[in-house]
Order: sequence, then structure tokens, then C-alpha cells
Amino acid sequence: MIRYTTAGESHGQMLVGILEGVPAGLDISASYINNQLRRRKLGYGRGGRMKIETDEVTLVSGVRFGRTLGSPIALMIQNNDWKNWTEVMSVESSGIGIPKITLPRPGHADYAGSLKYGFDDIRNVIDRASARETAMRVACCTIVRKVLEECGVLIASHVLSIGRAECKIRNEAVLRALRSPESLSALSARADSSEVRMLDPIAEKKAIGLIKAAKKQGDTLGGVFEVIASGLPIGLGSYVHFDRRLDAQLVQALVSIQAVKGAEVGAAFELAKLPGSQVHDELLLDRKGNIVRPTNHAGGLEGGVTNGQPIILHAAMKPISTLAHPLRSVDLKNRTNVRSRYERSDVCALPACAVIGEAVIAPVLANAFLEKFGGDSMKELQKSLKKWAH
Ligand code: EPS
Repeated sequence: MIRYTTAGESHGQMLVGILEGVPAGLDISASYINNQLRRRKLGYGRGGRMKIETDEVTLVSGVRFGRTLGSPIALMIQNNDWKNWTEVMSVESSGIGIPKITLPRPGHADYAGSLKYGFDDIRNVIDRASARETAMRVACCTIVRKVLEECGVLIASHVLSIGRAECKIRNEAVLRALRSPESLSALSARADSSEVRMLDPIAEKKAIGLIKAAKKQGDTLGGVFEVIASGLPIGLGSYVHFDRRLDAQLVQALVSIQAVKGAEVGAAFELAKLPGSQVHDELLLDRKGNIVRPTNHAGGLEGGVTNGQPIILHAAMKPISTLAHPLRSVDLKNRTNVRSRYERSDVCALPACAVIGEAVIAPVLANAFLEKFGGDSMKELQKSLKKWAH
């Protein structure tokens, strides 16, 4: 099974990752991974940090002559900003003379994190709770995503809303993409061409305006994004035990992204308002005798098992908790009421978060593949997948 670990503080020397369980014989290169890292950096509303970072991965082990060996893959991404933080983030020095942060920012891990680990300096929390870590997550998950691509699975995303700027209609591009896997690449390219990764130009314009206004007011914005995966065979995941339900695993992966507070399969919260007769996807026979589903409200999963339809997931990202006009807080050193503190941050990171969403579901899907089809090498995996036809 595939598992991965990341290490690294936001302003430390580098991010490090180890990815284990990738089948042997997968073609992979740093430039392939870097393309996803580049997508993760983009988006209107990002702060100054993204201008500093180049986010280029170094593959240290587990790959030889451009192919995976089946052994653990070690990866590194330098933090360019580290050169400005060598004293504050020093591994070896005593830390004497380095000012301590004692004002927790509401909404961040600052307060609960410093109490949990017994820190008198919130910097220890900030730097690991930061979404900088997602650069390494995307790097690790992109290798896994390549495994899926070679099994015919494509993953894409787009932003549904930012603040009150909502894509109102189910965009034509999305409907097309749900019908044919090839159109999913077109959808992804179209989302990438928008600064906010939105497909609806009216919502896009409104979102950019809202982000501008939020920045001016020292505020931040959240929103909702959609992730779609197509080309999945029927029968991944299982209903037989709670922890094998693929829908639950996918939602867990999405909510594990920094600042994501909710996730749903299909339009679950909307569908909960309707009677069953308007929700469930009927099964019909087409002229050739194939079973077809006229709708996909279930988001590609029934009983926690893939049903051959594209997987559709939504995730809600809260507004970023670092505000230029900080909220009220308490100084933990002298227990006085104060305004919290600001440090450089993003105003809105929805476009990046959607790209991270694409990445983090890859290991979940790939593990479901490996569970069903097995394989120490890509050849083995692809061979047993071919035999499974519905
Ligand atoms: C983040 C704060 C900002 C973001 C960062 C996440 O970083 P900094 O404090 O250095 O300005 O830009 O995101 C990244 C660095 C990244 O690579 O995505 C936070 O507090 O979570």
C-alpha cells in the first residue's frame, strides 16, 4: 500500500517527503512533478511568499533512469525564504534573543497547538501548521497521480465559489467533462487559465473584485471547490467495513488540507433537502444492452464503492485565519486582552487549495486500485486491471 510522510517547517531549510509503496516501472521526472507544484503556487489572492519560492523538487531516491524502483522515494523542496529566517528557525542555536510570539491568531492552530505541545513561543506551531507543507504533499501525491493516469484515471478541479461569488449554473464544461474523460483535461486547462480557477466568467469577475476588496479591508476569503476523478473502474472501496468505504477516505483526505473545514460527495448537503425519488441515480439499459445512469447525483460512489461514474467531491475552505486587521485575542504571556498579530499571508488561496485537493485524493484512489488489482510493478497492475471489464 502507498503511504507518505512529509517533514519541514514553513520557514525552515526545506520540505522533505518519503513516499513508499509506488509500484516499480512508473515513468516519472522532476519536471512532471514541478508542473503540479507550479499550478499549486498560482491564483489571484496569494501573498508575497509565492514570488520568493521556486518550488522545484529534487528526487533523491527510489527512481533510476526516470523509472520508479519500487523502493521508497525521497523528495526535497528547498524553501528559498529560509535565507531570511536562518536565525529565527535555527536548528542548533539557543534561540536566546529571538522574540517569542505570544499572541494567538483566532482560527489558526496557534492557541490549541501551543497549549498542546507546551510551547511559550507560537512560532513553533505556526511554522508546521502552515499550508507551506502542501508543496511536499503535492509533490508526493503527483507521483501517485501518475500511477493512476497510467491506469486511465484523470483528476481535475475547479473553484465553485469564493466568498459570495458563486458559479450559479452547472457549467457546460463540467457536464461535458462528466460524460467523457478526455473533456476532463479540457476542463482542467480552462480552470487553469482563470486566475481564480473558476469556469463561470461572471463569478470569476465577481470573485476577483471580492478578493481585491478583502485585501483593502485587511480581510480574507474562503470558498468551495470541486474535484472530479474519471476513468475509475467499478468496485473500488467496499461497503463491508466502515474504514474501507472509499467516500469516507476521500473526505478525510480533503479535510486534512490546511483550512478545509468540510467536504461532501456529490452535492450531498443540497440533495439532503430532496425526496429520494429526485436523488437516486436510476439504472437503464441502452440500445446496446449496456447499463447506463442518466444522472450522477451520488458522485460516483454508492455504498462507499465506485460505481463507474466519475467521482465528484466538494470541499469548503474557511477564510484564511491570518488577517491584516487582526481579531481580538489574548496575550498568553501576560494574559491581557489585545488585538492579534499579522504576518505576511494570503488573502485567498482557493485556486491553490483546489489543486491540492486533486493531489491528496490520488493516494486514496491508488490504494483502492492496489487493493483490488495488486501489483509490484506497473505492468502487473495494468494487466490485472485490463482483465476487469464491465
Ligand atoms: C501560510 C502563510 C503564507 C502562505 C503559506 C501558508 O506564508 P508566509 O507566512 O511565508 O507568507 O504563503 O503558503 C505557502 C508558503 C505555500 O507554499 O503555499 C500559512 O500560514 O499557512
